[in-house]
Amino acid sequence: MSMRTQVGIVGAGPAGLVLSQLLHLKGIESVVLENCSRQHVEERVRAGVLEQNTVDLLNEMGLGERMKRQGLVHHGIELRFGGRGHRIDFDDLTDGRAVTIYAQNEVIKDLTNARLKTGAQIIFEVEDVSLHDFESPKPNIQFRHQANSETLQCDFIAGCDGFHGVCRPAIAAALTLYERVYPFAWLGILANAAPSSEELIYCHHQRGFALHSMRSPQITRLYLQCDPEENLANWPDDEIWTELQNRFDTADGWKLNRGEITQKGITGMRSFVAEPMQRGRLFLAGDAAHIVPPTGAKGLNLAVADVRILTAAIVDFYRTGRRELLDKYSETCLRRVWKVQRFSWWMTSMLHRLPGDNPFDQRRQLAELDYVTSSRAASQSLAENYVGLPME
Ligand code: RFL
Ligand code: PHB
Repeated sequence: MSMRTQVGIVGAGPAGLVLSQLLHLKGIESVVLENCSRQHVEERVRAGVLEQNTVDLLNEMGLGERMKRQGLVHHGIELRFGGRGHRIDFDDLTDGRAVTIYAQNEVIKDLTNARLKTGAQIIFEVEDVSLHDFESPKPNIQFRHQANSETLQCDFIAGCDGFHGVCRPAIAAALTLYERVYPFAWLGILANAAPSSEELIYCHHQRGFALHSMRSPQITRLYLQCDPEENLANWPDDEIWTELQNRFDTADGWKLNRGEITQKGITGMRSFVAEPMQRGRLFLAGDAAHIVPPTGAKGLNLAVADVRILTAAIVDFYRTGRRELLDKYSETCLRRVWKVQRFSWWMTSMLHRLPGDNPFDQRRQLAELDYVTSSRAASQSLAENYVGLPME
């Protein structure tokens, strides 16, 4: 069986779905191929922080209705170290920009509903996806669906299939890879407990980093720095709560609200960039091309930034026949990607307990945190990166 569309998109994560919807708003057709089920994609617990650019875009796309009702707008974050909290005030430091706490899987539900409402094709549970002829003007994607072999003919392929997808490996020989794997991970939990603070808390502690985040006024999301090889079985619920409380302790007796833990997971940490993010008519976007450690809350936002750039380039091609923006896609994206890599690496290395427990590193981290929270210039640098650098 053979089908045709203008843009064949592999992956129904934030990158693939935002791209598909943006193209649709410009009158360009796409088909999205996803190897998981719709339910799995909509329930996967992941990111939580949307930067101002992402929120503005979702609103402009007409997708902001539920986000406006259920999202939590945050005008600052707390950095906690030495047993004391220090607030970074985004309102003051970024001229009123903010972030919104709205779970990635909720964004995915809103996008999927919007796409399907327009009659768009998102084909879930595809298997054996392979890319062909993308160095010619007539690329195609082959896959199996419900035991049928299918071919999707298209003008362009967007590789939005995340870090473990098939699109980046399809051009592996042409790529230069930059990578740093960190010697620590995050143990994350979701709990039926009211957040213990109105804002996110990034906590530096001798025992390791901890993060207090949330999903709603009833649900807390918490993370603990742990060993990448850590076995979840070694972490009964009580021990997680005790360890979190120890790390978040303050001199004035701050108490963490507890509740039933409904989800637990361990996430490895890496910085990764594949360059260039394109080959012929194949364009990589989001985690397929780059990974940031989650400390800066940037992965989803960077995926969205990529597909905005890709949409502008594809729209320009169909309107004018020119390839300039397409040819510059990778270069344009990478300018932002590397700034976000720098920020995410910096937040990570400032806040985590580093291997070897070198006392020099600990004192240096505390001095850096002291500087960041006491110098307006340094706080402003953190704030403008956290709420999101302006789109070029
Ligand atoms: P995704 O979301 O991984 O989507 C890729 C999709 O492609 C599908 N796929 C395939 N489909 C067809 N054929 C194949 N062969 C395929 N292989 C894979 C997958 O099933 C999937 O549906 O990539 P995308 O769209 O680039 O989006 C990236 C973001 O999901 C990611 O960067 C963020 O989740 C990272 N992240 C965070 N980002 C933020 O901006 N703010 C945060 O607060 C934040 N917190 C986080 C995070 C990631 C975390 N984990 C679990 C890695 C917190 C955590 C714990
Ligand atoms: C989250 O709420 O999942 C979250 C928040 C901030 C981060 C990473 C993850 O930096």
